[in-house]
Amino acid sequence: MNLSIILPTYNECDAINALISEIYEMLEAHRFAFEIIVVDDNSPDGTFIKVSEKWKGNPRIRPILREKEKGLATAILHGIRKSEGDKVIIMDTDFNHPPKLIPLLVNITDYFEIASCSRYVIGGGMETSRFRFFGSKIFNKFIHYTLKMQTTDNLSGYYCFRKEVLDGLPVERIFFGYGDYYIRFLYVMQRLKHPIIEIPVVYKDRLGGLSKTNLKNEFFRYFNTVLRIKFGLWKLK
Ligand SMILES: Nc1nc2c(ncn2[C@@H]2O[C@H](COP(=O)(O)OP(=O)(O)O)[C@@H](O)[C@H]2O)c(=O)[nH]1
Ligand SMILES: [Mg+2]
Repeated sequence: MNLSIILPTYNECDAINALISEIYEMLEAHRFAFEIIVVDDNSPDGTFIKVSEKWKGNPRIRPILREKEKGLATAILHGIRKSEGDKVIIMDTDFNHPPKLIPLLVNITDYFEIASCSRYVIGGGMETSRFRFFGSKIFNKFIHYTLKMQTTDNLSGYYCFRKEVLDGLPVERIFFGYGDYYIRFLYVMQRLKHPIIEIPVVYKDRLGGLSKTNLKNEFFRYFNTVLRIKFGLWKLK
């Protein structure tokens, strides 16, 4: 298997099947070996049932229901563990992250171990919220100066990597919490000197449903994450 696309969902019934269809048609046209794994945390809106019914009998679409555990980062880790691809793509399931970048992400990870989409390189941006665009930009500068990270968008969450980069790592130490996991992921990858390329992304409006990001809570969580890394209160091992 070449590629596993992992789609974490919580109340995404409006967009998820349209997103899967778009990805499916795009990759199938290229005769690419892929699977799409949906990790749903028992969404009250019935996301899991909608996906299961629509794609029943299609072995490429693998819906997974987590009945007890909740949380974005552990859902992603769960998907990674269940995946069979050599490469993995993680993305939002609401069309914030445009699926048309998938072929580029897959191709470019032949040359770089990790390809991370960035709103802050030339050609990147955000059609959704100017407040979030500039707030995130300033926070990324803070990350850059505090942790000496070279990546310009450490809160992206749209990326592709060769699964082997996680071999032998205590991945539970990275994949917990919410978007803060991505700061830890990129920090570890940069410290381990894995080649990372950033490619421009323009975030689109979400299709239906509501954002799960509570900006105030996440700001404090991300701030705390950066300081913990900086002062050695969080270590990989
Ligand atoms: N499985 C799972 N997915 C989640 C959880 N929280 C958020 N997500 C998914 O993570 C992605 C990012 O969340 P989203 O609401 O789009 O955040 P935003 O893009 O920052 O507004 C979406 O695909 C959500 O459905 C969770 O607790 N469990
Ligand atoms: Mg989103």
